Amino acid sequence: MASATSRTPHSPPDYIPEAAPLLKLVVAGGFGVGKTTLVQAVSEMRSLHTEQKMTTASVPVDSLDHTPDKTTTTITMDFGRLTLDPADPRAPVLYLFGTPGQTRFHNVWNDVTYGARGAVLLLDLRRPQESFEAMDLLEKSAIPYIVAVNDFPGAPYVSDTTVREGLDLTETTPLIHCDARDRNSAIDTLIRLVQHVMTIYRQDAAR
Ligand SMILES: Nc1nc2c(ncn2[C@@H]2O[C@H](COP(=O)(O)OP(=O)(O)O)[C@@H](O)[C@H]2O)c(=O)[nH]1
Ligand SMILES: [Mg+2]
Repeated sequence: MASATSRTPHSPPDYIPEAAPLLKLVVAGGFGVGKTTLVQAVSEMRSLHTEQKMTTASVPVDSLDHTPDKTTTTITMDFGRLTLDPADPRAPVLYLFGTPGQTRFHNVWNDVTYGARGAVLLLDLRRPQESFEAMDLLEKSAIPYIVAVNDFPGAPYVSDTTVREGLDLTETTPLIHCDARDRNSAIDTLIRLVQHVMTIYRQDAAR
């Protein structure tokens, strides 16, 4: 799968080989949990973000208590692309779609997640409840997902066992930690997701 050399930023192949499987993946989670940051960190092309300046109208709805520097919000989605191993023509090319975090934008959820093979559910342990709704939507859409705790400074220590119990995760749902700002950490997160998606695919194919 991905090699260390594939982590050099901005070294995608000039073209996408026909043999490469294209995988649509979703980065989901609540408001301010790091979705846009993760897509930006990994994308080998300049990622697209439909960010809007937040206005005072959003103040009662979008809490900025934990992300005081945040001045924009994703109204529809983020988009980025990552070739897992540019040297291997059969390595998957990931198309990453960040979902809008706020409940009021969930009418675009179906469009953004349509055809997705897997998802990363980002979690901020300072306010895990922000990601509950995205988790429900992933369950309803039957999209395989992993949970990635985005370790923000100041987040309380919570053991993985407690997180699993709190989210009522099945034993087979991977739970990992990441730093959405760090390219290597974000790539590791996506590799773990691709492994999970492939495991499920093989299990389904064997049935
Ligand atoms: N310290 C820290 N800040 C982060 C991390 N991930 C995101 N942020 C910051 O948290 C804020 C919200 O992130 P953003 O990606 O816009 O969240 P989104 O609403 O889920 O797209 C931004 O100011 C980011 O710079 C992280 O892992 N650590
Ligand atoms: Mg965003």
